[in-house]
Amino acid sequence: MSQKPIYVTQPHLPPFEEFLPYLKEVWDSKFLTNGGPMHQKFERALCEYLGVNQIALFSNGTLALLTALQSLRITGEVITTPYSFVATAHSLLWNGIKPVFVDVDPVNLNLDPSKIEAAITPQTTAIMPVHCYGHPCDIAAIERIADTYNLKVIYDAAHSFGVEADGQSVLNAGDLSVLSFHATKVFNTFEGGAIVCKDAKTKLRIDQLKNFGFVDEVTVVAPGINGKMSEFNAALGLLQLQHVDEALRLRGQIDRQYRQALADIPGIECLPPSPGSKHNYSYFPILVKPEFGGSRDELYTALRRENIYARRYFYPLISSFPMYRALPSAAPANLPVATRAAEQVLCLPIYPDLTSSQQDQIVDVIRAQRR
Ligand code: T4K
Repeated sequence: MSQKPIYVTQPHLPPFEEFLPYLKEVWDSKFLTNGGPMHQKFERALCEYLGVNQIALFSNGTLALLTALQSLRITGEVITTPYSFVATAHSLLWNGIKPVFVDVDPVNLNLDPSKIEAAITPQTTAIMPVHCYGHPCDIAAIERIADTYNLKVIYDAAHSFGVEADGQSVLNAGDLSVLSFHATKVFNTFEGGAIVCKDAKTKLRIDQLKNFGFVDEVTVVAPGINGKMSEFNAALGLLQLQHVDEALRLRGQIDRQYRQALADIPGIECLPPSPGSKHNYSYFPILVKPEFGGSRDELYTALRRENIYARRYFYPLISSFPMYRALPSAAPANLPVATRAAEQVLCLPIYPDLTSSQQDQIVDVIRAQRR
């Protein structure tokens, strides 16, 4: 058994001392939240790093999703994927919107554009796709459908920090994109999130909505929420931004080593890298196929016995949770590809500090389970 647990992910933190000057600046300014100097600096730095026009910071990705929908006044039905973290669909329910689940593409496990049109009704107002594991959706196909039916597109880009498709940030696709900076993400501010938008007017509305709906000291225009990022988290973000390129480089190495080491194990399939995209290697999903001889869950358990905590992201499907499963679109017969993926996918540990020998150990356990 391995000595220390190997988790599916682990935050990559710079030396503690590097944080002290940032912390001192916060202390000295006495601005702790509500859009202080760190917050403003971090927004500007992120826009530059990510190649986007406008960004509004949040205390987490879920509140950012919730607010994104409100900022575009989305109502009625929204087409989305069942193959994601539960926060995607929860943001719809919290806004009184009905999620309509559409199946995913068998290759990249993102919302399948060829199935979207059949799910559109007179109540449909938007599409909420997820760039799952940071693999870009078919942005052009989704845009064509949205244009034809006059729908908004809000990307859940929680996994997509730094991802590019066809030479530009995927965060520029659609009307809005939502990021998560949670501790488990490639780029983290402990907790945090953001909405990427195209113009200052939209950002202003988002900023009002995340601050209770205040427009000025005495005017409230909407039942907004408190979604503000604190100065502490913004300071962390500014520090982490100095190190993110190195973290992405190390993740890329781990991804390559897995692909090589797993290539000759029958029944283990790696998700192919998306052509023409710059990836962030945020997750390392494998599909455990029948040829492997044992099930995905047996492999998951065997790894746990060795103190290796791979995760079944995303099992169970969102559509199978009690608050969703009565929806007609949640029927497994409507979602065969997602249903199979939820039974076959296992996300292997990937994070910058994972060593080559730990990776060998993980692959050895997988190889030993093959029957
Ligand atoms: N949309 C999508 C598509 C998402 O994936 C997410 C979040 C959201 C929206 C919502 O964004 P946020 O509101 O979270 O910003 C984790 C995360 O909590 C969640 O952020 C993430 N997606 C989801 C995919 O994974 P859990 O319940 O699996 O996390 P947990 O606590 O089991 O952590 C996994 C492993 O990471 C642990 O075994 C150990 C390690 N870990 C974790 C934490 C928190 C650490 O080493 N250090 C840590 O601080 O949900």
